Amino acid sequence: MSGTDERTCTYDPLIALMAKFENVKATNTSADPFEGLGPEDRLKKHIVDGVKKSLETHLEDALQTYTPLQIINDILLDGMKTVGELFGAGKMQLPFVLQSAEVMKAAVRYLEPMMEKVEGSEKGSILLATVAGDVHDIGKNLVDIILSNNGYRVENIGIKQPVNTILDEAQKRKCQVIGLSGLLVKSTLIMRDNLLEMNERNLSHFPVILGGAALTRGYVEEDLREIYDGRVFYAQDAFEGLRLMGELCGEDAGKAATAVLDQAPVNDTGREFDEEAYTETPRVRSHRVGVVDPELYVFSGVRSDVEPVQEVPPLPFYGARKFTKFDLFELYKFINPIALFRGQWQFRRPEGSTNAEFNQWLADEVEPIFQTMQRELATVLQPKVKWGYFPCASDGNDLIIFAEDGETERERFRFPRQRDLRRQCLSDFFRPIEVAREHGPDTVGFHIVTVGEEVSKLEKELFANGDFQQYLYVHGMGVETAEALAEYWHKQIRTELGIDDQEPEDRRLLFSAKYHGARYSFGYPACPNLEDQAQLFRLLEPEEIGITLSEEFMLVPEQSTSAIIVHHPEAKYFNIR
Ligand code: B1M
Repeated sequence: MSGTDERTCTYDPLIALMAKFENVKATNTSADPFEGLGPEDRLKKHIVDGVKKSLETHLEDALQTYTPLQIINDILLDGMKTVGELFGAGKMQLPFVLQSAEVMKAAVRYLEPMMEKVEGSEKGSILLATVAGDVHDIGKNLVDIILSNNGYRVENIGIKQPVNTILDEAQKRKCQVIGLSGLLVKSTLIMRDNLLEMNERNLSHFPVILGGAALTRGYVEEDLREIYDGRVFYAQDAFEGLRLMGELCGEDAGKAATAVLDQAPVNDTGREFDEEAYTETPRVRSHRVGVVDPELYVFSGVRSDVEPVQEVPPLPFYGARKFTKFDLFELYKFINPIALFRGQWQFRRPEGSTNAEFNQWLADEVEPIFQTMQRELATVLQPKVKWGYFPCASDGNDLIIFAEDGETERERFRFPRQRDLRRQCLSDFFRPIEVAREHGPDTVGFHIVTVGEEVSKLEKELFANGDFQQYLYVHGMGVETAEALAEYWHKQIRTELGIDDQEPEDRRLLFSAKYHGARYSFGYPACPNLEDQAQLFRLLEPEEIGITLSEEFMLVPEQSTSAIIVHHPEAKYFNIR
């Protein structure tokens, strides 16, 4: 590759990587990459390579021969189809797909004023919403980007949408399909209720696509299909959503109907919840996951074999404090690059390349993006922490938090207990109440961290402006800086508690919790009740640093996370089943 200017406009690191693996010489991009191509191929190249430079000139050239609608439907969408195929074949990474979508959007924006609204020019239409009580936006928005830039009309009505609004809007906006998104365990139940409501209101002619982390294919395509009078599908990602839309609205419209009959449910591996956590419903075995049997909260007298520690770390101080003066660049060092590059930005190892080659490519091509983002977000990310220490004792499955006198009950948490294995329960890591009465209480820590509201505002702007690649990058940085802050502050807490005897030399080991004690976030398996956030709020009063709790026990701003900090050396993550 030559010429840095060229590189910023037309260089696609992935294509370079693929070229390397396929033993093909990279082309000389210092020449005009569009030279010798006809108007159709030029536009397709803009889309596939994600290049905006000269787009308008090339659109004008094409307008000499084609109508704006022909350009969109026959040329640009064909380019997007190639993008989808490259992605599907593992030959294109998500950030570059988004770059192509940006070009598509820019082209459509340019052509739109020249077009009469032609009824039926869209490939199909979908009402997209995140369900009531759920604030997760990015997954749904990625689906929006992929569908709308592949010719579908997407009516994205946002997060926390009650079923009435969803159904009213779907009818009012004349959508063919309803797409529901949600990441919370509770959202899987809300989706179920929404489907029942659709039956009730005779609206089951709407096919429904469901997506989000807490769902499994089994739950959607067995359990929910059983209860919904219409057709319902699971989409693991935006591209499965695109394929389904093709089958539901396009030439393949018949396929989705038969798919209902044909598709054997497959296990959704890689999801964080355990399919074994089944609950029985009267009609069908439920594949719903992550919902803890209420029975497991009741202390049955059989405790785990976890022995409380003899010497309890003294309280560093009683109650809650705040800290806001962070060196952001110090915090960035606690970002888990794997979670950011592979998880949030979704860079995948191309088939045929080794891990070592891929890591080298990440270091060469993605690390610089990371460095740039760190600088660009230096004033946007605003880390703040509230944390505190309290005397406590366990009482069966309960954890009692005392007032400063170490005796008066202030709060009481109740945690579920494993049905089998070690029969662990989070409370077992703390001194039982009888021992506490005789020898004094145990110590527990809590923290809540945020990177503030500004990053969410910036994300909204980027999405609205069609800067899709930046949107993904900024969102990923927000998420992983919040996580890094939690990791960083947990380390601080270990120091204050004097349990920093097992700090790993290699910071990367922090990400696999290789240290003394553990932090458990409410909503995760050992303490699954999101409602417990209300108690944590009473203890820490994080409103002081601008964090509030929504009615649905979600933290606002979005990029915030909380945890209970356990000092016991045996405290590790465990699942409840
Ligand atoms: Co948290 N979090 N988190 N979190 N977080 C989840 C959602 C959780 C499932 C993790 C777990 O338990 N294993 C869990 C919820 C479980 C529950 O309900 N009890 C959870 C929890 C508990 C929490 C906190 C409450 C923890 C705490 O602090 N006590 C807290 C709450 C935050 C808040 O209230 N504001 C919290 C905090 C955080 C971070 C800030 C650290 C961070 C960012 C959160 C954010 O973005 N708002 C975070 C993260 C990163 C996650 C996980 C690990 C990843 C989410 C993500 O970014 N996904 C998540 C677990 C997981 O998903 N595996 C988890 C990437 C995103 C692009 O994917 O939205 O799934 P997704 O969309 C995909 C597909 O699902 C599909 O296509 C999309 C694109 O390919 N799809 C559709 C989605 N919708 C579709 C609709 C369609 C089709 C396809 O229709 C057509």
